[in-house]
Amino acid sequence: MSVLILFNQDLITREQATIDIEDRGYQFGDGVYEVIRIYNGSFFELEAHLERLERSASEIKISLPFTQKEIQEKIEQLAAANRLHSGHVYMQVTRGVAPRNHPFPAKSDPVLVAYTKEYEKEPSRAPGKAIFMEDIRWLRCDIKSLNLLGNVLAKQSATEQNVDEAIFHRGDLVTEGSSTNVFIVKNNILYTHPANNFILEGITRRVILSVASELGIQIKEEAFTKQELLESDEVFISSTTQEARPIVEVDGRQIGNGKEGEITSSLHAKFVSRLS
Ligand code: PSZ
Repeated sequence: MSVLILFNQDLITREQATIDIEDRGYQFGDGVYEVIRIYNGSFFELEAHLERLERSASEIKISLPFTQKEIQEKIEQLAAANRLHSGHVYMQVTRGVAPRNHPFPAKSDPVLVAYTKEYEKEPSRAPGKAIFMEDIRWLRCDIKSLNLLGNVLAKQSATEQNVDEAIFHRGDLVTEGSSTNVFIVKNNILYTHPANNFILEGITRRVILSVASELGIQIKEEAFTKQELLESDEVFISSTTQEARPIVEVDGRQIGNGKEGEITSSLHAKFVSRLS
C-alpha cells in the first residue's frame, strides 16, 4: 500500500492533495506546526505536542478544525496506516484560503496537513559544534509558527560554517538554538532560559527538566550570558529529533573537557529510560 498523508479529515495519497495558491500558510506563513516523534511504533508526548499546537493556534487566533482528541485519533490512524516504526509526524494547520489581504477573514476554514517520515537511521546525537548568532527573530518565539526565516537563516550560517547549530543570543543573553533549546551545566547546576516569549518551550526541554529533578539535579530556569556558556562545564541542546545532544565547541572555543559531560550523559540515559 502507498504512503498516506492526512489532509483535513481524510487519509489520502500525497498526489491527491491540493493546496490552494491563496492558502494563507503559503502566502503569509500564517499557521502553526508540530513535529512529533515515534519510537518503536509509539508516539512520544503526543498529548503535550497537541496541547502546544492548540496553544500556538489560539495565540494567533486560529481555531483548530477538530478537537484535540479527534486530531490525536487521526494522527494515530495515519501512523498506523503507514506502519511508522521509528520516525516522526510533521503536522501543520494554516488559517486556510482567502483572497490575499493582510487582515484575515472573520470566518476561515483552517487546513490541517500531516505526514510521516520513517528514519533510515536514528538522528545523530554525537557531540556537536555551534556558533553564536544574534537573535533577530520576533518577540513571540513561544508560538510554534510557520514563520521560520530567522531560524532558517541562522541554521544555514551554521551549515556553511560546518557546525551543527546556531545558538541565538539577545544582546549578551543566550535564548535558544535555531531549532533546539540550550542548557548549560556549571558546578553541577543545570541552567536553561525560562519559558517565556523569547523561546519555544520545547517538549524535550520539559522532559529533560523533569528527569533532572528526578535525578536530584539542581535546576535554574534563568537566562545566562554567552560568556557563562563559554565558561560552563557542559553545554547541550534538546529537541524532538536530537533528544539531548552535547555541544563541545562554540565559536571555535572548547567547552569543558571537549567531551560529552557526565550530567548530560546521565540526563540522556534517564530520558531514554522514559521511551517505550
Ligand atoms: O527535525 C528537526 O530538526 C526538529 S524537530 C523539532 C525541532 C527540530 N525543533 C523544535 C524547537 C525549535 O524549533 C525551537 C526554535 N526551539 C526549541 C525546539 C525544541 O522543541 P521540542 O523539544 O518540542 O522539539
